[in-house]
Amino acid sequence: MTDLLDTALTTFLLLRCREKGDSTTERHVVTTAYVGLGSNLGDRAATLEVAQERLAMLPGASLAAASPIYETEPWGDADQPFFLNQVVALGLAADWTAGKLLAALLNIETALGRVRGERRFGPRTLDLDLLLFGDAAIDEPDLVVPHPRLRQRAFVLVPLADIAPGVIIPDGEGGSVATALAKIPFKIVGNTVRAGH
Ligand code: GSY
Repeated sequence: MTDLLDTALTTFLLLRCREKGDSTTERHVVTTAYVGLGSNLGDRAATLEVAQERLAMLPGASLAAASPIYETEPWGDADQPFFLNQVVALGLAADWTAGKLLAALLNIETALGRVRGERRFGPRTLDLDLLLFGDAAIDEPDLVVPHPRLRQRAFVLVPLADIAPGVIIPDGEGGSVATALAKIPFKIVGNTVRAGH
């Protein structure tokens, strides 16, 4: 089953590379990366849609899956509007590294109006978090993968579990995304995710 899915994903990505006019048409997917999208300022839904388009248009990258969009209770700093959150899977060709992807995410955030303010966990037009980069475990001053707060955040784990429940989180703790989600308290009412029981 996994082989069938891999073949289907590779075929899909080759077709998308051709559609985009990537110079190398035979670009095989070697890594699947998961990116969290969040917005709680401005036209949140439009921002997520454009961000997703920009991600899909990165050279040698294709959108392999997208979760539903959830309205989510703010985490870290309660005094701000609710977010819209989503997670997407990107199939990436061999020339992508986690560092290169992080730089591309920062560029898209800036292009779509993100201004870095004083409040670390405060409101933002767009946040693109690199959650997982294949089975890479990276701990560098400016790049930590898997995302260091992934396991604490229902607004990430709920949409991630929609598209990748069985993916193993390659940190010291291990276990799948679905297992990590089962360990934290959260509530879903309609499409709204709240922290706690
Ligand atoms: O790190 C993502 C930005 N962010 C969010 C978010 O995207 N959603 C929710 N619900 N709370 C958040 N707090 C921060 S910081």
